[in-house]
Amino acid sequence: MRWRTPGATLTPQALALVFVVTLFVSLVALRPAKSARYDPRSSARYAPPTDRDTPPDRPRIASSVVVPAYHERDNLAPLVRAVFAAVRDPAQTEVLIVDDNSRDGTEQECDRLRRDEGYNVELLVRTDEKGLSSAVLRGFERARGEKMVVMDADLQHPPSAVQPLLDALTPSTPLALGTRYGQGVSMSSGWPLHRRIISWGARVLARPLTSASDPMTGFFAITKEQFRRSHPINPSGFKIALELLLKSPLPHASSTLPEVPYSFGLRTSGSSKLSSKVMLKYVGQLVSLYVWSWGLAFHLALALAVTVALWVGERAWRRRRRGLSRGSEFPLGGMPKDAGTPPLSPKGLGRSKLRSSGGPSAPRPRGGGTAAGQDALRSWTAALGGGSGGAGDGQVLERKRFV
Ligand SMILES: Nc1nc2c(ncn2[C@@H]2O[C@H](COP(=O)(O)OP(=O)(O)OP(=O)(O)O)[C@@H](O)[C@H]2O)c(=O)[nH]1
Ligand SMILES: [Mg+2]
Repeated sequence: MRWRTPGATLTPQALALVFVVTLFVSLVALRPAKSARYDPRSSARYAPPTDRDTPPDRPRIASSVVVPAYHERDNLAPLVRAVFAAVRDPAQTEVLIVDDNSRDGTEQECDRLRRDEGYNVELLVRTDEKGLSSAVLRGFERARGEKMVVMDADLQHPPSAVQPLLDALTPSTPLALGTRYGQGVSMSSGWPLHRRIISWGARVLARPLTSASDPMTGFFAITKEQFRRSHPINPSGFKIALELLLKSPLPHASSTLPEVPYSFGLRTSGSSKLSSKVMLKYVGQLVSLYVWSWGLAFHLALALAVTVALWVGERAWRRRRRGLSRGSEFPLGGMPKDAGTPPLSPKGLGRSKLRSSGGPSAPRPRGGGTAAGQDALRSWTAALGGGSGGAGDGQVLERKRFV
């Protein structure tokens, strides 16, 4: 006896077609858009950082702390004080705030910190563009320091880890990441569960691209030279460290990636800019990074994944239908194998159809359930008597469930 379920199955030819079409769509739709990329070496949108960009009144210094900021006025004074208290050589350090025209008093606050408190604070207010990653890129261009650290304005990144990050930069290790997942550090216990889950999910999705323990971090350091070496970067999005990690090739084969563990704090003032739109953008950014890193292999993997998912889904769906069909018509456990189980009433059996091996062309009994039920009853009776029309004699049972 063999069960047949209705509807066409996905044939190998159909699956091959799905594979080819998905591959084609992926190749066409997921091409990296050249116009949207920022090239640190030849950007037309930003002047590349050359010596001409560092006029005599803005001499080079050892290090710059680049702080993207949007509506962060109240966080700026504590941040600036803590950073300058933490670095070894405050005279050779600047804090460069890159603000996207917050108009919340950020400019006055920076003036005050410079004038009244004597800190080396630079402010860049952008009026023509927005976004965290592009703010960081803009900051890199303006920074006077040979070494640059990026950190949030909201004090979630501990200023005490700025110097260790700067120290981690050497000619053979020109990029260093802060990590929230190192030994001896912790996330603030007040960090909400959903944020932990999002952070975990984002890391898992990026895992095939990098072995860094926290590629999503917004706290990292890079030398100016290394930044200039980078391939074109996606300036939109939140995860600039991941971009640089993949696109700025390390200078020596022996180069390693230093990681500086830090405990992630809680925002005490201002509000988060991490919206669902930002998260969606992350997925887009990730896809373009996969395309960039894996090339054709990514498109092939995607097409294969879609094909396999379809095949598995179709099988699961058919199995479920079959189960439903069996369950509704033989609620006591499937087809009667022997004389012990009477069939459902002819009326009930009218909802299913029992055919002889004459196949689909066999005439359909008209007149509702009763005729079909009579048919079924006859077959069952034949099965009882062991006659040639019995279910065990090569008879194909085709069942349809009419709902
Ligand atoms: N210039 C600029 N800075 C931004 C922009 N979006 C976010 N920032 C800054 O980037 C840093 C990180 O943003 P947050 O909102 O703190 O993101 P988050 O740390 O992932 O989220 P929370 O944990 O909720 O704080 C903060 O200093 C923000 O002010 C932007 O569009 N432009
Ligand atoms: Mg934050």
